[in-house]
Amino acid sequence: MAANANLYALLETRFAARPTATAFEFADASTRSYGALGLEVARMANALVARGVAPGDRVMVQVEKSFTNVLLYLACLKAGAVYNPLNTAYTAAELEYFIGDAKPKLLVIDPSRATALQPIARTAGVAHIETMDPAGAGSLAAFAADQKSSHKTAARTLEDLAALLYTSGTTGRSKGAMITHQNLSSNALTLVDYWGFTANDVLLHALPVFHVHGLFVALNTTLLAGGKILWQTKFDLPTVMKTLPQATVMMGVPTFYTRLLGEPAFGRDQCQTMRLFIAGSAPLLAETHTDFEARTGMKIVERYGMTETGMITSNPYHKGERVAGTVGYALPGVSVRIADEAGAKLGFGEVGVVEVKGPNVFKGYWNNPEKTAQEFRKDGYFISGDLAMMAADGRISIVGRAKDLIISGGFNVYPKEIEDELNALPGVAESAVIGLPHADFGEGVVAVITPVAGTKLQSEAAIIAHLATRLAKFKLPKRVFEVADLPRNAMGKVQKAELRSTYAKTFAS
Ligand code: MLC
Ligand code: AMP
Repeated sequence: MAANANLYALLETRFAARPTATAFEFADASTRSYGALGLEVARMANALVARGVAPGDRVMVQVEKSFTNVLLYLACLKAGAVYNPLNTAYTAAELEYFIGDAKPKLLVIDPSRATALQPIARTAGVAHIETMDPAGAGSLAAFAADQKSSHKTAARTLEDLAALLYTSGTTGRSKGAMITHQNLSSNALTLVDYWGFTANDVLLHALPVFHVHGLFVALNTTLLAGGKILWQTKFDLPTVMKTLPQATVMMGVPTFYTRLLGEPAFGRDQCQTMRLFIAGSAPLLAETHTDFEARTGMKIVERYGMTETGMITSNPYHKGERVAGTVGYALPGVSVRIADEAGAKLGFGEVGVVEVKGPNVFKGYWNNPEKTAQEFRKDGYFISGDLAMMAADGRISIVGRAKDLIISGGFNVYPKEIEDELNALPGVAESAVIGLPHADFGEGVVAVITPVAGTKLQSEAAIIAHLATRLAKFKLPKRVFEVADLPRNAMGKVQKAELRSTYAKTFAS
């Protein structure tokens, strides 16, 4: 019989090898050993089963970052369920769509939202709603506490789903990326090896756990290696400064690094025990890389990835140069080519779209075979939508995006979604949403709108306030400019590049 391909089956063999080692350390200095972690995950898995969650069922989770939520993630793996986390910034309107699309068996939600979501959940056929507050307490934790601490890990194949992660798209609504046990385990095993993770590692964890970076890249690698996780509920600069001297590794979006550099007291003192700083999810400016090295003596390892693919490339850890402004080489086992619009491979130094194939690449979009077919080539390569070039030695530099996407502080914002909301406002004829250079977030969201002839538009503040009832806060335009007409080319297409140039200095400090 084939071995169980469940990622948790792999993790629990590692947990069993070091039961007394510390897996998590919290802000109040309390800890959880690997042995205790395994027992709590088993209780949570039994709670899921008792709530009728069967292998393959989705468990949708929109809660603040807590250790109980990590237990829930691991318990979903263990029980064979599909973990479906959502950004806590999503509004009720956004949630309604996700619930209807994923049709979860169980919805785990902050208590403040439970009542409002009940009718929506009932209509979508959700069997149970459980609560989890920012401290991790609530109906789910209480129910799990009464369960047995042994649970047989569900048998899963490589192709079975482990998680469903929504990513927005250029054409409108979000799509659920179906991520398998093989996707997660292959990527985690590769990264442990590539980045030299061991049981001696201590990871400072300040990222959210509803996206790939904080959830899979940070947690799976450290837990597989048997290291310790210094658990922080969010990126708070003073706390990070205080905790860094106990850590060996930190993973962050570029905003983490620019904020550290903005702190005059940050330098070599905080980095005595550090062996590795990793950046990703958005471009790390070459200037940030070099300033960081000048300040700390350490070169950040920039890597590149996506929800649909996990990690694709990384600058070297062991051997070779970490070059500012590049994302390094394809990870072992991952095939990357730079292709033209038809999918033909381009030569070294030519700019094209990154295409990816390997055990890390997701299974397709949930309930959306048409979209899945559009995003894959016939030979199995996934089309990333990122523009890049490859040097003769295989080193890759991301140079832009073929997709209309803004990345703000590591969160993706698709202009089309914001433009649709703006266009629905009374008096708005049309709109264009662009990303502009922003010192803190990398890119800041800005909207340019035109009024219907003869109409007076609402104030900028009123427009933003209205959008806030519909869209997650990180998607909101930080500025809204009114113009008579949007610039267009001969084909009638709005010239976003021209708008970006006109408003380039919007966030200049
Ligand atoms: C918060 N705000 C943002 C924002 N984050 N606005 C734009 N972009 C963002 N990223 C807004 C809030 O709504 C709030 O608005 C104000 O800023 C302050 O909120 P906050 O919660 O105090 O912000 P802060 O804690 O400073 O958060 C900033 C941040 C956070 C950079 C620490 O956004 C973050 O942790 N980002 C990480 C994102 C991430 O994990 N990405 C990985 C995706 S996976 P107001 O109006 O209330 O003041 C992926 C694949 C891969 O991309 O390769 O990894
Ligand atoms: P997401 O859909 O949230 O997983 O975001 C994935 C996108 O983030 C990629 O398609 C890239 O556009 C971007 N990205 C991730 N890492 C990097 C990086 N190191 N440099 C530039 N862009 C990146």
